[in-house]
Amino acid sequence: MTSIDKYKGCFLGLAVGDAFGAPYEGGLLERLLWKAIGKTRDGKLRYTDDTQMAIDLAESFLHNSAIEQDHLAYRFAQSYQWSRGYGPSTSRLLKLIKKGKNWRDANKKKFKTGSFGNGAAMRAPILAMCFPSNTLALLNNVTKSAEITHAHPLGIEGAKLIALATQAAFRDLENEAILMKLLHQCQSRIYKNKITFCAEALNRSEKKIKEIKRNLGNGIAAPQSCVTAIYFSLKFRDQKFESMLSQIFTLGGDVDTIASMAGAIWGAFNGASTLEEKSKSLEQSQEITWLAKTLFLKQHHS
Ligand code: 8NA
Ligand code: MG
Ligand code: MG
Ligand code: MG
Repeated sequence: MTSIDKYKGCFLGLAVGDAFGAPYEGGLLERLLWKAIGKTRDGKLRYTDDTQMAIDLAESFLHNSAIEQDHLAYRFAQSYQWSRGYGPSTSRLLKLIKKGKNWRDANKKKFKTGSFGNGAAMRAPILAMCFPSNTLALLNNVTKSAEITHAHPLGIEGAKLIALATQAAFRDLENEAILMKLLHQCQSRIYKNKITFCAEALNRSEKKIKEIKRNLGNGIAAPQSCVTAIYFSLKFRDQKFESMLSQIFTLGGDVDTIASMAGAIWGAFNGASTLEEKSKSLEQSQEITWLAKTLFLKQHHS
């Protein structure tokens, strides 16, 4: 059964995974840059684009009691700061919106087919908190949120899988039932194959991290990272958050985002208690906890 504690766990898991994963992301240059800008003046760990866009989504939903695309696009653009490490084309898009361009026109400039980066998936756990009981509404609103920045079918599909996995974690479904649900949702062969590999990897004995990386991916494209995050969250659901993180750190590539998505699902299973201690070193952790609590009360008031 879902609870305030699970909501807090989900949001804190997303932010803690992101902030603790950020120093391990990308190549040498990115890591050196993050060393220089990865802390606030008062020594707290900074989060990246993943958490910022999740906060924007939560705040926009609480303001409108719905996903209003124009409001959400404006919100993303207002919060944009280069130093949060946004994906390259998302940066360009948000700067255009900030200058007053309509998000639909700006988005077409990004990629004609829409982006398949993992940017819509990394905020999808928040939608599972906004639409906890109605799966159709959840999926429709995942699409609405994704269309602003990641309209490519593979970007949207990855976001749907992360949202559904989070919803299932709130409900404490068994891994097998979760993977069946995800498989049922898959439209494309690439995700189908990856979910199938994930099920096999979870059932068989220990898989080497290299094998996970080769089969599921560790990149910034949604098909190269969403199922990877789902795999880790299901594998470690009954183990320590730190054990999951330390495995994800060794993956390389888009570590912050994989840790963020896996962290959100892990937190939706396990709640906030072990994450609260870790989140003390994180910027804005009280605001994040407040947002999670407010989302819960809004959806479960009666
Ligand atoms: P995005 O929308 O810019 O997409 C990421 C990248 O995927 C693009 O820059 C393209 O290279 C490629 N791509 C996406 N769609 C298409 C397409 N239709 N055709 C051709 N190429 C395409 O970024 P995002 O908002 O999805 O964010 C992705 C990641 O970037 C996040 O994980 C975020 O944390 C950030 N980031 C990652 C790294 C890294 O892994 N080294 C470094 C800095 C920032
Ligand atoms: Mg990031
Ligand atoms: Mg604020
Ligand atoms: Mg990332």
